[in-house]
Amino acid sequence: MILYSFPSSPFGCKVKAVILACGLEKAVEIKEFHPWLPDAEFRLLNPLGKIPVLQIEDDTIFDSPVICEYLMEKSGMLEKLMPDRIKSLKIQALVDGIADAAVAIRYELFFRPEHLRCMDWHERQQLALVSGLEYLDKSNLSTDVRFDNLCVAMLLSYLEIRFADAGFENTFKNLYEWYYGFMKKHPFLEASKAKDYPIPSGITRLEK
Ligand SMILES: N[C@@H](CCC(=O)N[C@@H](CS)C(=O)NCC(=O)O)C(=O)O
Repeated sequence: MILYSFPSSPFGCKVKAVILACGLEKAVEIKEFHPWLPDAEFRLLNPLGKIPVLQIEDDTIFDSPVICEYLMEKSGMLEKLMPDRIKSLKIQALVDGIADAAVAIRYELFFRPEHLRCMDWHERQQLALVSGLEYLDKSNLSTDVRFDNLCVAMLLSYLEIRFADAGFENTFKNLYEWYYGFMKKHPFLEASKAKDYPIPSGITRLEK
């Protein structure tokens, strides 16, 4: 199997954490690919042009929730990692929504020149991001290797690199205390954390 991802992608990190938790690291080759590079071939794998994508023998699988479920099922780890399926899926939905808002903010700031930015839109994304973190801060998360915990930990690893100045660790103290403890307890997950990686050249900015 081949996973197309990018080192800073929160969705890709979630899948990488699942690969590690399922012991599938030898079965999945990781190809780092930036989704904003013009590449018609990549759209054949995912018509949406988004990462992560998992290429299996006779098909491609997207998006990240479907890939995670496929990998957990394939490795026989689904029930162990999702002991309470609805709770896990709900936390994943929340985490993915926070990641969508965070990535939208990042794209707005990185890809668009200042005069084309929309502050109302930015504030709406910021509200989703902060409200989502507030919800997680009040959640009683366990420290077991479970799918919902992997989702939360990998989201926070993304925020650490892309929102380093936001001071979230001071605002959401319970959540970050949980995160540091969780990562300390399960150091094998360090490998799947988001990495600040140079954006390749050749990406078109949103200037029109
Ligand atoms: N719902 C998707 C979201 C994936 C996503 O938004 N990926 C971003 C990178 S972090 C991407 O590929 N963006 C390219 C684009 O928006 O065109 C998933 O869970 O896989």
